Amino acid sequence: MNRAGVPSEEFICSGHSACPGCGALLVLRYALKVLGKNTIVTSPACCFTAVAGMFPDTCMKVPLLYNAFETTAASASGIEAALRIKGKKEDTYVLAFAGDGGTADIGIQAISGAIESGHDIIYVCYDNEAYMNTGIQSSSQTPLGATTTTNPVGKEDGWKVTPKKNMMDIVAAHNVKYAATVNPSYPIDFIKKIEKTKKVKGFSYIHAYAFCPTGWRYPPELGLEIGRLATETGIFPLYEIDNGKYNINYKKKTKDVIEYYKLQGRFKHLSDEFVKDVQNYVNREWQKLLLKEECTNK
Ligand SMILES: Cc1ncc(C[n+]2csc(CCOP(=O)(O)OP(=O)(O)O)c2C)c(N)n1
Ligand code: SF4
Repeated sequence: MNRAGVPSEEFICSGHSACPGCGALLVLRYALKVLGKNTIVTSPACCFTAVAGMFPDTCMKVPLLYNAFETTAASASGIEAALRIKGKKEDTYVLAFAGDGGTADIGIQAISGAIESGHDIIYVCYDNEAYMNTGIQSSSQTPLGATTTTNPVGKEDGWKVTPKKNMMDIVAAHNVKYAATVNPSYPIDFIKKIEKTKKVKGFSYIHAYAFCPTGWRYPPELGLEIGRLATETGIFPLYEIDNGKYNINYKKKTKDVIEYYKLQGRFKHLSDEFVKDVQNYVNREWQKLLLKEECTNK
């Protein structure tokens, strides 16, 4: 454990080929630091398996089952059931690790089934807000106004004009046991939440912010700052849903979305008017979140 309270043991080796400053790799690194060596990871086609875990090589010191794109939660359910039958579930964590495309788009029905069936899985969606390893195509997690290769600038409505699908609301509607958002720019909060998932008997869902210099077009050294701005602007609030109760973990929403947008090439083309609309949207979502916290804690 270092002085900041982050476990010092590493389960990611050097020699992976993630881009410098990759947030997704940091998400996995922190998650494994907390879960430890008795963890089995399953992951689909995505940046992570492309750069860090592609069969037969892996940069992790724990086992990896490489699954088909839409099957992460189903594969994790199978691993969990097998461990249970063998009497080994008590001392092993099953970590399902997938990108936003593999989670919120193609993999969503497997998640729905796994929550409903009560599988004891820790599901981490690392959200880099596009299909990155296949060339930065838009996903349902691509934020308002962002350009991607499928939403290029130049056309009428040539950028993302629908807000992100809210995965936390979707898992909450399944009465998931525990769900939380995490951001690698806030490592202590991150670690506390993964610690909590270890005690949950059933499905835990973690929606992890994963900054991506390549897809978002900013210099790699700005990742942690961009991550902090995402939370300080309310664009990526930190909160948890613990057996139905909402708890906001960071309430200092002090900055305007322009502070976050102006650092990234994917937002460079936007008009002041569009950014104002985004600001109004973020403010409304923040108010809704405050109300959910108030109502569920009465
Ligand atoms: C059924 C199926 N459809 C499409 C693909 C091609 N494919 C592989 S990875 C990927 C994108 C993954 O995006 P995401 O889950 O967001 O992860 P990221 O690449 O951003 O890490 C796609 C479309 C596939 N492997 N299988
Ligand atoms: S494209 Fe983005 S998510 Fe993929 S390895 Fe590079 S920085 Fe990481």
